[in-house]
Amino acid sequence: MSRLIVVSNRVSLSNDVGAGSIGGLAAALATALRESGGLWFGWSGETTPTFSGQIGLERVGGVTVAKVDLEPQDVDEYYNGYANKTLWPLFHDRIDLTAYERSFDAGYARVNQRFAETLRPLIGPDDLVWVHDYHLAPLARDLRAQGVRNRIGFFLHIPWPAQPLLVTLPGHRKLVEALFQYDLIGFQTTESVSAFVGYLGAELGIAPPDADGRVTAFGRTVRLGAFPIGINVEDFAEGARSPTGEESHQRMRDSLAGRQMILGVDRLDYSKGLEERFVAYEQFLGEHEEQLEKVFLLQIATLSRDYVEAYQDLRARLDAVAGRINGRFGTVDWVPLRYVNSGFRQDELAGIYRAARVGLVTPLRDGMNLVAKEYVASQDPADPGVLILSRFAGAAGQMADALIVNPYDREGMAEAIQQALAMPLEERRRRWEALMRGVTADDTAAWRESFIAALKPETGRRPRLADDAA
Ligand code: ADQ
Repeated sequence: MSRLIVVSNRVSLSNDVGAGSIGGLAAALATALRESGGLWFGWSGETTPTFSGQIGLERVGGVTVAKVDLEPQDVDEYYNGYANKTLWPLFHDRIDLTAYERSFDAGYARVNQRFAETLRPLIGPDDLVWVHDYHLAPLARDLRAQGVRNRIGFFLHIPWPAQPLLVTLPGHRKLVEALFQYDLIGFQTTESVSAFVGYLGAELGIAPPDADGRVTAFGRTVRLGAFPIGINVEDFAEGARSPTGEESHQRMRDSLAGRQMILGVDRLDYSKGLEERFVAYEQFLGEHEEQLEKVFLLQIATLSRDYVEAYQDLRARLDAVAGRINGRFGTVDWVPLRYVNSGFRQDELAGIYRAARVGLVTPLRDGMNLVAKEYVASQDPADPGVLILSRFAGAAGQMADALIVNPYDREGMAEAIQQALAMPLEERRRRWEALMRGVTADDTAAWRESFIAALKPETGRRPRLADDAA
């Protein structure tokens, strides 16, 4: 069996993290790494005045973890800059927020090269290398330059933007050319595959992929496919029933005081549609006097990237809208919008999901959105809640039995909230069962195994290119 090497910006496995709080993605990758005796390489999250390439090795839950420190300038230009101020907004269709600076570009190139040079000696002849996400798009190019001939796959966790948006990035062609040094490029959705293929056609005149997803450009043939990421269903189903999950469920239920809870759980990010969600909830309260004091919205929004101005602005706007809603509708003993910025353990979160009658997942753009799947997996089968899901989340392609909404349509969202709250038990069960079947079939193991199978030479099942090619 080939050894697997996972590379990502940060390694989300650490000995400091207790059981119940390890993320689903980390757990999924850790399983594959344990099985193959592989290793996970990434930035330590620490800085050092001068980059040394010294690797910190650790064993975490049977997995070898290799981390490097970066220089403060690297962090500024590569991570804060090119990754989070250039690629993240651009790939979420926010060209108005996209900051492009040549120094970011240079930092991005420098760190990818440093990663390649540091990782090179750790790669054995038969290893499969699996690179994750937009931070490391050029890594294969830099590894190839170091003489690495192994199979290398890339998985993009966020959407691939449409060609007219992508071409606003100076150096878009360089980015795409670098991707052709991979053997497999995996996207979350067939829509992203199509956007990538659309770019190749419009910008480079390249023919669409063959039936196996193979496309040739820049002198190399790569395979494309959609590999929708899933969750580990048992973690949430069991998490909700675990002592911590039960405790948080009970605590939530006690605090309901007979009211129905609508729940949002997101990183505080402009792609998640939080402001639009608040405004739709305000619309709903304004239209449904009979629901006043009978419901509340709990929005958990963990702070992220608050060194970026766009995130600080969003945070200020959310504070203001939340204050306005509570001022307008609140009573002495009812807070219509509970707004919380803290993080929770996974099993606590499972208990909170289970107590919510409605899961409100309404991003403006999202690669997949795991919260939608976690919400479904945590429900009580006898009395499940209703998922309201944005059509712009990758998950919508697999979760047609949710109430699918357009987050830009305030009144439509308000209507969906009312429909969800009023939905009879029988319909809730029917929709939940269908959703649960999908979440269970397309879980993390299915995602991981299909990607790895497609990466191996000649063994891969044909990857998905379009919805009708499943
Ligand atoms: P994210 O943008 O972070 O991920 P998402 O898929 O929703 O979005 O994952 C968030 C994760 O963080 C979930 O597992 C959730 O449980 C957890 N989380 C959120 N708030 C939390 C809190 N307050 N406390 C504890 N945990 C919390 C990126 C892409 C997505 C893609 C994923 C995986 O943007 O589109 O689905 O990667 O590929």
